[in-house]
Amino acid sequence: MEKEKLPSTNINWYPGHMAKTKKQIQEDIKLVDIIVEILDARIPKASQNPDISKLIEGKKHIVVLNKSDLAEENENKRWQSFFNSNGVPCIVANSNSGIGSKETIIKVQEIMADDLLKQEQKGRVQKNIRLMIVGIPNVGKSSFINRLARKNSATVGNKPGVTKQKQWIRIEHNIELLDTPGILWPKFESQEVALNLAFTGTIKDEIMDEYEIAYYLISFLYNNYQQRLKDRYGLDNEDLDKDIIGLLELIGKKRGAIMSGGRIDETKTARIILDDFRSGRLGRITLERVK
Ligand SMILES: Nc1nc2c(ncn2[C@@H]2O[C@H](COP(=O)(O)OP(=O)(O)O)[C@@H](O)[C@H]2O)c(=O)[nH]1
Ligand SMILES: [Mg+2]
Repeated sequence: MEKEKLPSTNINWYPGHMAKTKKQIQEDIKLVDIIVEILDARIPKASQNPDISKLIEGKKHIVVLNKSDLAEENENKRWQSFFNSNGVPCIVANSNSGIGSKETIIKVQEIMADDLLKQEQKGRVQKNIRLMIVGIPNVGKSSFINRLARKNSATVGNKPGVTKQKQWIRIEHNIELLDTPGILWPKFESQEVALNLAFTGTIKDEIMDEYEIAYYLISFLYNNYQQRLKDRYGLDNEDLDKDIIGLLELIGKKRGAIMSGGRIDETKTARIILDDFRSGRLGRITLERVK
């Protein structure tokens, strides 16, 4: 049985401060040679900024599939090949463990090698490679910056007392990293994209009702990861005959999310499910596949 298709919810969300942020990013991009765009490996499409290619025109560009520990390993590999074969070098990363930061530095050196060689041949003193991290909220930009900076966190070019000045962190003998990431805005081109952003927590739960998000997540899991659903919540085959609301009620009951009077606590049930998904307790789940 295929559970019901998603009705169309309207998500109207555009952070008011984005215009200012966009200007700032455009200024910062001028200062760097290479842009490292962080994506969420579970949603490589939905977590990519819609205007990225225009924003970074003329700059070198790498994509990092972060939170790879939360997405399926095979799918991570497929996405990596997808980006690579489209001419965008792609690194698979996990900023909790540090996987991918060294590979990123090596890739940056590799990509910039020609430019550096040309400078040398022109008899110029080699300048530092400057890079910045960009990405939509919650993809792990700050975590990734911390990983890159861990080895050598000496900031460069900062005069004491001058707060306005850009802070650069030397992460290699010839690579400097801008210490603050560029925060990009997500796209809401379809219901599916918006829901994927909601599942992963990019759209804050206050903006879309948690129970509604959990409803769609259970629906997705029912259609794509049935066994995980059964394992996590101790469901049997008969339980799966229920509709989505029925499944939510059952999960709520099993987890003790019940209000006085015996009705299930919808918000509590939703939070349990969303938390299980976001923390990886439902297993590694890739929401978007390479077509
Ligand atoms: N499982 C997992 N969690 C991560 C990873 N990178 C970041 N996080 C978590 O994701 C959340 C958002 O990370 P943060 O660096 O603040 O994202 P930012 O908003 O893009 O700067 C935090 O709770 C991080 O601990 C990762 O690779 N794997
Ligand atoms: Mg951050």
